[in-house]
Amino acid sequence: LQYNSFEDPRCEGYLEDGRTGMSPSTLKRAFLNNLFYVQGKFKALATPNDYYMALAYAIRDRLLQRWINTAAIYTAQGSRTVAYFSAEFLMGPHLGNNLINLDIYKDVEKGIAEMGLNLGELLEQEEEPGLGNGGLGRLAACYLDSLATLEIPSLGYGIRYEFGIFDQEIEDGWQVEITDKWLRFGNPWEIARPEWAVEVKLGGHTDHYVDDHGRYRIRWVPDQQVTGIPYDTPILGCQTNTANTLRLWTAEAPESFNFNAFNSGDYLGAVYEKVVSENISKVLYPNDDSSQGKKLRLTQQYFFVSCSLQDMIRILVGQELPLEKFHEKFAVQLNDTHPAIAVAELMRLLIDMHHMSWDSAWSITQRTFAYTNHTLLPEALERWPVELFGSLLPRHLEIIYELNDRFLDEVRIKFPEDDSRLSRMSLIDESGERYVRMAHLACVGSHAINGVAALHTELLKQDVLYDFYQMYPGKFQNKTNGVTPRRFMVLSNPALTELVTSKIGDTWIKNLGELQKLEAWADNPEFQQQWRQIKQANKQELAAYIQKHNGIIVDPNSIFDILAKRFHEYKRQYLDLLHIVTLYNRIKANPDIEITPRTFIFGGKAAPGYFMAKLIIKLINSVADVINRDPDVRGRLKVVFLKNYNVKLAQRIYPAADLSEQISTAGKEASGTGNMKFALNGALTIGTLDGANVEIREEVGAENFFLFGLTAEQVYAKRASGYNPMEYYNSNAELRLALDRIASGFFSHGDTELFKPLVDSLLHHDQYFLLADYQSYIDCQEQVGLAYRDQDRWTHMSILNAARMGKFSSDRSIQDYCREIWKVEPVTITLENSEVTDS
Ligand code: NBG
Repeated sequence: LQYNSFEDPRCEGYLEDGRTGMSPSTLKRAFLNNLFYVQGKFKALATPNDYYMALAYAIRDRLLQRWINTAAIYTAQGSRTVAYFSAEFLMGPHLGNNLINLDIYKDVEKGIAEMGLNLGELLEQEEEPGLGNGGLGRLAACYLDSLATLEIPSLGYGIRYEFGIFDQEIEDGWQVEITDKWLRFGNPWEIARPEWAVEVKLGGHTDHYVDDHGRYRIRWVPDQQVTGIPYDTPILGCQTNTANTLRLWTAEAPESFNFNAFNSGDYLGAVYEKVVSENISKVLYPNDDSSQGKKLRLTQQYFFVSCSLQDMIRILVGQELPLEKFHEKFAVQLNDTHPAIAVAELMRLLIDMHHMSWDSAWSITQRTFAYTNHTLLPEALERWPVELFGSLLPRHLEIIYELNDRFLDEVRIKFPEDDSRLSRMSLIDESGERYVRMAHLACVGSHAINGVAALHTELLKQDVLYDFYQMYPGKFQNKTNGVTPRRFMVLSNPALTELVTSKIGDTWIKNLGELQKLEAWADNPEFQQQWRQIKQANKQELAAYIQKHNGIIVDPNSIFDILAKRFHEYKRQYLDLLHIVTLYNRIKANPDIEITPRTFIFGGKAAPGYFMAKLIIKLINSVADVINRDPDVRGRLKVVFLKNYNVKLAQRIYPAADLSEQISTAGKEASGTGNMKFALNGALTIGTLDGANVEIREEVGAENFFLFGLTAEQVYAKRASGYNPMEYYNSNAELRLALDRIASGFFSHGDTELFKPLVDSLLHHDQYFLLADYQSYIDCQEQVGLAYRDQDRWTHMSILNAARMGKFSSDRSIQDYCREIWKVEPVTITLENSEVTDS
């Protein structure tokens, strides 16, 4: 159906105001209607989930008008559109965010209260769509928020995993993974669009043949086919009418699945095939920053990319645009290499399906894609064994070989007689078993390549993508990450939002640079007092949560020293632990020692197969058990591990933090985004010169940042000259005592084997230079403790940290992408019809 075939796409006059109006009374009526007509419940039988659903549907109704108008206007205007391709979107709960962006949070809170209910409790009911592992997926979600807020026509394309990131339980101190059945109670935020289903081929072989016109052609003869069904979720901008779309694909067996098996009477075999098809979108791979080369993972990547590109061609054709204009209609961003197969898939679609010449197809492809790299870790760089790749995507492998031949010719011309360069840059790694290198495919197929923080981009140019930088210096750009202040301040820290707004107005919500005006208040005693009171109240709330979930009583007057992120050796949770054990040892040795009381709070998941990361979680819990029970340290140290760190929990944590731990080995963390969210909420950072910490420190001022540790350059130099961690162990008594305590079984009921792998890995390898940075970290923490004792000084620093976070809004990041990579302009969405019908 074409919108312009209707006189009024919103069918105005037919829609009741009670379903869409924003007044408190219509909202209330809609809520009660939904409870009755959608949930089929009345008050006596209604569960909290029924109330949540009734409210969610009432709010969804209020998004629809914006959503439909947005689609209608983009269609009518044929707007240039950003397609953000990402295997992960870590959206977090929708309801609260939509209330904020619609600017009706307070009204709804009041209306719900008048009905004797509590909005906070209803919000708690929402199962968050955890369709991502960590920073990469959450960045995609922040970017969708900013794209909509900035009124940029855009689509997020990804996978609707039936099971998102696992739920983490802690049993006897160990992480246990539970499947995340997030769709259990239904998902009110999505609308299935089976009418836009697409077919995706897999496996088989290729046929080379001559067509009726005597032209040489290639045909892919797959041995499996799956159907992709799109599910759309509206993404509302803040205080704007724009509602963009997140389109996630579910895999289903085609209607007439495996007719061969049917014909041969193998009915059960055919049904089995159906199950295999549906497995494709079953579960998110729970690895952050590492790649395992599993066939199902490649299938997932190809599946969503093929669905999305076919969908985009459908949109293009629907707008009567020729395929030659694909790159004018769409700018595609590849979020890491997970969707990099799109380069070969677009070539295949243009050449095989739409009979375009190689050269035209290649020119369109390169002008369409841009690639964001998110990691410097070698184990995270995706490569697929050629044989596996060819068995799943035989045609794509041919295309990649052809691309590679042409590409290597280009390299030869630019760098004659340089065979080692050719083998380094080849799309195929032939040093041993042969692999397809996805980062190389992404670099060759894109017109822009970016890192996610200034330091990261520099290191990409110097190291990981050095050859590509020499080959195509003009493709490289930096786009420092950002976070959305809507979710991570307005929604999660309402008290601070109100205080800030009372002083500088509310324009900072869409223009975070305005926070700078707070600097004028940084030394105002009354303002400082209010700032502190809010932090204190937020800490009390987190303390109540801790008491409820961990049974531990913590002191809101102590420093809330928080490390919350995925568990990985390079992120060095273990270094934080060495500090804790050091403080503990000091108190045990000298019970009267003065130590600023601290509560150490950890949160984060470990990849299920990552032994060391899981052992560190166990060690944290073991140390917590001993310290929290030891009367000698009472009132001074507490250690808490909060289970199941996710977006919901993050929203509770950031507002309550005094100290943000950003302590990765320099040169390892591409950017970090938690670092920005903590600082925005007034936490001070203790950190290394890594990722975006460098820029955060530049913005807030060196005097407002606790810096320690080696620089990336020093780390490289040390590694090159032969690093020996044992030297540090031998020469540092406190370090030795801390490690010996862990090794001695002190924290493991006398078991000296349990933590041996952790201690040994530090003493003999210490890949991430914990021992090299230990003393610097301990000294810096001492400064933190002293600074906290001067509350006026601390508050001054805290205010300045928040006030200087303007650069780290995802709005700024998105504006940079729009201007420097995507070349796309905002499109204003009105709620009147006139614009919709003019086409
Ligand atoms: C992560 C980096 C983080 C960065 C996010 C978002 C991957 C592969 N990379 O440092 O480790 O903040 O991406 O860019 O998950």
